[in-house]
Amino acid sequence: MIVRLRSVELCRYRVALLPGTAPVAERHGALLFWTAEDGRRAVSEIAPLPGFSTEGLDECIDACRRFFGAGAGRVGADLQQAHSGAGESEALQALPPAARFGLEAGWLQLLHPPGATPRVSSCRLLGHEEEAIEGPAPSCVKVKVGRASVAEDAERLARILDRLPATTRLRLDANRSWTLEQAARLCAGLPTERVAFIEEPLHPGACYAAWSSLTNIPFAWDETLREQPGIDLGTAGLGALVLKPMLTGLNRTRAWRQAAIDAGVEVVLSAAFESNLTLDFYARLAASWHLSAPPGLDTFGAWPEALLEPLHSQPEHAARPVCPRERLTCEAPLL
Ligand code: OSB
Ligand code: MG
Repeated sequence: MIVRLRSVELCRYRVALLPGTAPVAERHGALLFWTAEDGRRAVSEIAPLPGFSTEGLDECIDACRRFFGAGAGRVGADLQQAHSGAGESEALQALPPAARFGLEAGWLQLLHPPGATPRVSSCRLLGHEEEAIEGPAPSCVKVKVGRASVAEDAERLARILDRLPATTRLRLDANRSWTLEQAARLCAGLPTERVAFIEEPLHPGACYAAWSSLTNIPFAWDETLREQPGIDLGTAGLGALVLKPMLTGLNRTRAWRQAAIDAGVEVVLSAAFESNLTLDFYARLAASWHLSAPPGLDTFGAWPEALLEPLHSQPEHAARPVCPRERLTCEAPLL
């Protein structure tokens, strides 16, 4: 089946996030509105996250304009080649990750028009200062750690665990805050069976070879995968890869998923504070990729509104006002 592109329109959004719930106060992004010659439509998003992405939104949009300058035929051929696993063209490789994500996600949805969005049971996200969990106990809770002292984190984790049933498992994310010694000290005070993994415990560039001799709690890689894509997935103690398509690109995320499966490591699909549209896309992806670990899509707690339609995949976040297309800032079309 061949998809021929008719037009790709681009509109920007700017949304003030709820205070203290995300690494940025305001989220900036762009929505791409795709129309094929046969009338099919899709919407995709470009939203690099400052502090985690190396590129900015303007840079992504400029790069997309250059990419589309080659014409609908060339763009379609490059995206189809990458989608089919035949490799990325030089032009596609040159795009920053969030731009690649927006193009690849749009193309995928034109090729395979999405069916109903399934419900997902996301891992509940708790920020550095948070410990209260309202409502029924979730089966998975991700706690940000590493900003306070090891002793203070240990006390907060003990209180959090105390209030949760023994069936709830924690993920801790230290965002590369600790030395091996500090990590070992924190792990020593934790009930091993209640912690699924610790994400990015060690300082940037640290060696993980000694990890499994210090604790039975597995570690997970997130930032490290983007900085050292050649790193050894056979490293002892590696329990999971945390994959963020907006920071990696969609086709490269798909390749990481396969590499994780081959290495016997769990895959956690995780969001970077994108809009409801991309969170629902991730929910469909998690289902079609048969991911069994709860995905990290609880980031919508930071959003005061949804774009274009309500969030379908997480009913607990569905009751938000909806911002219609008329309130976005539309620019010259990409195509
Ligand atoms: O450190 O994992 C992170 C979101 C944006 C940027 C970085 C991170 C995150 C998340 C997403 O934590 C939520 C999750 O993974 O459960
Ligand atoms: Mg992380």
